[in-house]
Amino acid sequence: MINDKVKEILNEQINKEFYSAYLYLSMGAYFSDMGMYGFSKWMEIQAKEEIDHGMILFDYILKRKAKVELKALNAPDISFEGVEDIFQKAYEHEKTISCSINAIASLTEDECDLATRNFIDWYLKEQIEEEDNFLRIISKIKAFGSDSASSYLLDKELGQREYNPASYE
Ligand code: OFO
Repeated sequence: MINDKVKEILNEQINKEFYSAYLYLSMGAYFSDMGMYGFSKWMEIQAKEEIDHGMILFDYILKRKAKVELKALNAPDISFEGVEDIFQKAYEHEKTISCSINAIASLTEDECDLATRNFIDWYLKEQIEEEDNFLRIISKIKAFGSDSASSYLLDKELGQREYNPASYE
């Protein structure tokens, strides 16, 4: 059994994960509009992974016999200023997600809910990967520039990404 405070923060996190999916879909649509289909595919896969993150929380709440309470999603940004702006915004977003995962870890310790504290370790590790993925792309953009030749090559590279469903196990 998880208490109301833990249930509430986990439900909020489901909303944040689904909002992340919305945001990355919005970024993917922007790239697609620009004819940058590799970037677009990368963002769509990122969005699918965010839905997986939300569903792992969803399944956990149900398994602990608590109530899933889905909340309304905010609309994501739809206007961006090019490739670097998008990846910078995505990285900033991931940092806010890392803060909210840290807040869940702290709360579960305060509430002596060590099972949920253990569960949330997966997200703490995942956030290291998530921040690193975006930072690496930003580093490449900074190193090689965002002119059309460099963007073309990066678009080809990012278009190779394959979707692997995020798994808690
Ligand atoms: Fe992008 O991260 Fe989910 O948790």
